[in-house]
Parts: sequence; C-alpha cells; structure tokens
Amino acid sequence: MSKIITIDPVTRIEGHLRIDCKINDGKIEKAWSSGQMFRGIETILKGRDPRDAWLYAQRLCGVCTTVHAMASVRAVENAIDLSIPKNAQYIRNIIIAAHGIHDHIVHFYHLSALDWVDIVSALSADVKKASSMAQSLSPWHSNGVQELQAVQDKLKGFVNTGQLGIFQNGYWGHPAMKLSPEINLVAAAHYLQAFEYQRYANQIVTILGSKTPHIQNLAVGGVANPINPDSQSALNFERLYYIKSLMDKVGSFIKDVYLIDVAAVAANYPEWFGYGAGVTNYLSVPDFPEDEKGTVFGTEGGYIPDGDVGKFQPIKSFKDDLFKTNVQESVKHSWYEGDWTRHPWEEDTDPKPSDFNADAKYSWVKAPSFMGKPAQVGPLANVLAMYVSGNKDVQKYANLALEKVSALAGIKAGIKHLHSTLGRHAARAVRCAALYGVMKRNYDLLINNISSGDVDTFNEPVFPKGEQRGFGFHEAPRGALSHWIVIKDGKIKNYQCVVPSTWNAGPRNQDDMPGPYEASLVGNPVADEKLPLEVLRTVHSFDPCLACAIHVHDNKNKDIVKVNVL
Ligand code: NFE
Ligand code: MG
Repeated sequence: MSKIITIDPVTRIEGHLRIDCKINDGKIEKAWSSGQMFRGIETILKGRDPRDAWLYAQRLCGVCTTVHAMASVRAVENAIDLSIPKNAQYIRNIIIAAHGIHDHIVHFYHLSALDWVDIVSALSADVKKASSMAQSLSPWHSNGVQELQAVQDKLKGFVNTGQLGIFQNGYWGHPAMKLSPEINLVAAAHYLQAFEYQRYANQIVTILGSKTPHIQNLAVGGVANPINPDSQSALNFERLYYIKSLMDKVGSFIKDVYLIDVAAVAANYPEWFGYGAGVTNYLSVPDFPEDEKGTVFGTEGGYIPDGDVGKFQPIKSFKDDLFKTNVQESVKHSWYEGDWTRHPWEEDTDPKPSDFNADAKYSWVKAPSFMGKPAQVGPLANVLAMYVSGNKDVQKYANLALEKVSALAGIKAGIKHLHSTLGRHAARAVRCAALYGVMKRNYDLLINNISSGDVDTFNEPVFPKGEQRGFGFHEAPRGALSHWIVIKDGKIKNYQCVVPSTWNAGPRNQDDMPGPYEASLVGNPVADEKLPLEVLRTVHSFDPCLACAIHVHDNKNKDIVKVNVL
C-alpha cells in the first residue's frame, strides 16, 4: 500500500524546504520539492542604479554570500561591455575559491556527514584501532591516539550530561547507519576540526573582502582594494603572505582529511552509488577568468545532456550564446501569477500564494530549464564538465578518490558511479581540491602582476542612454548561478536571478517533468517511514539553499519588524 510522507522543514540546510514522498513497498515512487519561504530581492532592484545592484543582490543569501555579488557585477559589466583590470579578476578569483572551499567543507562535515556517521556509536570505538586505521589512510597530523581520545572523552561528556548539544536529534542507531565505531570516531574528530579549517578559508574572504558574510570590496568595473606594496593601510605583501599561510593550512585539510573521509564513508555505503541520479542533464559554467574580458578561464563549464559526456557542449565566454539563449523559467507549478515559460529578461515576479496542490502549484521556487529540459547543477555537473574538458587537477583528484573507494570497498568505482547521491559528495570533495589549486594559481598571478608594477583595480563604468541587456554567470558552490539585467537610461528596468537551488529544488516544469531533487528521490529505499534518513541523504547531497532559490519580494511593503533608532 502506498503512503505519502511529508518532511517539513528539512533541517541542516539553509531555508525552508518541504519534501513529500509517495512510498510504496519501502521505496519512493514519486516526490515533490517545495520551497516554503517567501522573501525578496529581484523586485526591489527595479529603478535602482545598476552600480548598487550587487550590494542588494548579495543579500539573497547569507550562506553563499559572495556569489550574488559576483554574478551581479558581471551582469552589469556584460550589459555595458566593460572589461575589468587583471588584478580585479585575480582578487575576485581568490575570494571565490576561498569561499567555495569554506562552503564545501561546511557542507560535507556540518550539514551532511551526520546522515552517514553515527556520533553515539563513536563512544564505543577502540581508540588505538581508530587511530591506526586513520593513519593507514592519511598522513594527517591530528589522527593520533591522544587527539582521538580527547574527542571521545568530549563526546562522553556530552552524553553523560544528557545534552548532546550540536549532536542532538540525530538518527543515532538507525538501521541504515553502517560505519564501524572506529570510523565514526575519526569522522567525529574531523567534524570538530573542520570548524577550524573552514574558518581559515573564510579569513581569506574577510581579508580581501573586508568582511564576511557579505563582502564589501566589489565595484562594477573591478574591486575597491587599493594595492600599495609600501603601505600598511593598503593591500601589501605582508597581507598577501598571510593569505598564503592560510591557503596552505586549508590545502592540507582538503587533501589529507576531506578527500579521504569522503572516500572512506562512500566505501562503506557502496549501494548509495546506485541511488539518487535523478536528472542527468548537467549544466555548469566556466569560472576564474584570467583576462580582462572573461574569455580565458581557470575552470571549465558547459552542458551535458542525458548523462552522456560525449555530448558535452562547452560554454566559452562571458558572452556565450549557448548560455545566453537557452535558459528559461516556468511558473506552471509555482506560486506566481499566470502559467508561462520565459527567458529571464522577459520574466516578472508576481507572487500569488495558494495551498500546496501537488497537481497544480506547490512551491515558491520557479522551475528553470536549459534547452527546454530540467538540468542538475552543482559540483557534480562542474566536475563532469572539467573532467571531460581535460582539466588535469580534476582528473587527478577524481581518479584518486575513485581508486580509494575501489580499494576500500572492493569494487571497481568509475565515472559512471558519480551519477548518484554519493557521487555528488565525491564530486564536491574533488572540486574543493581543484579550487585549492585555482586559488594558489590566482595568488601567484596576483603577486607577479603587482611585482611587474601593475596596481590597477578599477575601470569606470559608463551607462549610455537607451536599453542594454546583460547576464552574468558564476559557478557558485551549489552550481551554475546567473543574474539577468535590463538597464534603461542608466536605471534597472528588470532583474532576475536564476540560482543553483532554483535549478535543483525546482518543482515540475512546463511539461510536468520533475526537478532534480524530485527525480533523484525516486527509487530510494526508506527503511522506516517515521525516521526517513534515506530521504535526507539524497536531498542533503545537493546542499539545498532555499533563500537563494526564492528571492521574491513583498510588494505590499508591509512592516515586518520596526527598529527604533536613537
Ligand atoms: Ni544560498 Fe546559493 C550557492 C547561490 S544556492 S547558497 O551556492 O547562488 O542556490
Ligand atoms: Mg529568480
């Protein structure tokens, strides 16, 4: 007999996501993904100065804080055909890489590892055995008996007080949990260490961006970082060398801890390479531009239809026609006026809330499509594009991760295994390692360029009379992000954001084809309907962010909160 279960809200994500699953005979037969929160940015940008757009757009989200700022300045620069100085590209690129690394580490350890790791089981681990197992897998300096004993003692302290703190309400002891107590202990130790290492990555963002969340150093036309090697109050070599020390620390954590842990967890759940593929049309965009106009990139992107890397179509520049002409959004199943499918420049954002109706409208998220079909975005899409484009770092780390999984699990894991729930985790770790290489490369480019005497960071934008249309894309941590702008006489006429979680969390589209979350859940097992851990495994593997996905605005201007100012 079939039964519908509702998980609302899904936790360990950003925002308010509801997932409904129709379960039959212990397996998911159909699923619905619904964004339950209503907030807004796109509408308030109308009529404003395009040079200010990035400051507002960045407030779409506090998780992927930098990414909407980047996509926004790129959209405006694209509309008025403005190139930016090399130093500005390099500084933006270091920020993008550091932010992406921070985000990927936080996602694996703090937002999803506990779907696979049983913290309570770590209490019964043999610490010596755990330490020698960890040391056989990695040269990491903090896998010693003393470190692991301290973690076990800390966990025991939590349990003895009856307060699990950050580990409260997990699925401890669930039948789908399969790691040994020793692996659980090592993973718990790395969970705690990851707090520290994600912070080092974020410090890089803060030094260059002035603050995080929400950097302050961008400008349409470049960046606002003054470069002066002789000044204590500008970006100088002392600051840059400090950034280098932070990069090195983070680099060892990614290679010696994150990549190894993902392989070790995956090797113990090989059946999860068989679940969660869902939509296998993959979209990603190139990023880390190295020239002033955005035609040479550090990472590749493009479109892969039907999971067939042989059909890869690259996206080649910030002006790319393939990307420019093939993005659309539908509101057939979303709580907006009408039933249309449009290119972002032609869209509007006119909210019309109603009840959840699985056969009609059931989400605040619009349904994007590429070439008329839903597409999956994210590190997996990006890694597949980079792999097939011949990116050496990505090939190296992907092969390394797959070899580790194969050796530990006694299977022959290959690229085809990546079309899965676990594949998304593996791809994120691989991308994270590649981002470290890109960050180092842009650091070297910046140092060399400054050393050659170039300290330019900004080209003044000029807005001609009449109408200009632009788009800016960015490969954000959760995938392909694009902002679309129409400027009229120097003011914003229309502004639309098509973001990674809109692609992945979207409802059924104009042809009733399910979005990536919805499709990926079909066929997943659910051992216990009251404790649907397996649903979380697949949904978390996308790293949902609903604030990003839904960014409409209450156009009645109702007061939500009043602040008294002195
Ligand atoms: Ni709010 Fe976001 C990323 C963007 S997800 S986290 O990455 O853009 O849609
Ligand atoms: Mg939008």
